[in-house]
Amino acid sequence: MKRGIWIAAALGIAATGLAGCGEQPEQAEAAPAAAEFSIADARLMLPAVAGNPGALYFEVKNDGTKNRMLRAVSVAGAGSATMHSPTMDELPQVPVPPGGSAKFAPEEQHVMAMSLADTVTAGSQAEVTLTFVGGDTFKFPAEVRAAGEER
Ligand SMILES: [Cu+2]
Repeated sequence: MKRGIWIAAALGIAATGLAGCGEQPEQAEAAPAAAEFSIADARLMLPAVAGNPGALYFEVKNDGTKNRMLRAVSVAGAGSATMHSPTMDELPQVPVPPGGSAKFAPEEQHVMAMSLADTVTAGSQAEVTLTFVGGDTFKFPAEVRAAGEER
């Protein structure tokens, strides 16, 4: 992935749980405010030793006008994911101010992805979901890289 390329996309509407077979969920949910985010440099570093956590790095920019507070990150194929400070303390929330961004990077705050499935392999993409305070979610793909590749 080229550095510094921002990928803009509209805010996804939070899915309201799993739709059961034959059940048609109501379509009339009001869309959330048209907040938008951009993502740059999203990559998931696989662990050198299988079973260890992977590390997710990206930068999320708030293109909207509302203050946003990131409260959870999830990674498809990971059992769980946690935002960490540079010293590995769990971060319950990370602010993303309007016009500003939050960066997750090596030796800085980062996301650890635990219990990665065998299906998460180098060269593939893993879908990342950001959840903000208030319930809005935003999804983007992260490039999966082998341990030892450029972080
Ligand atoms: Cu960590």
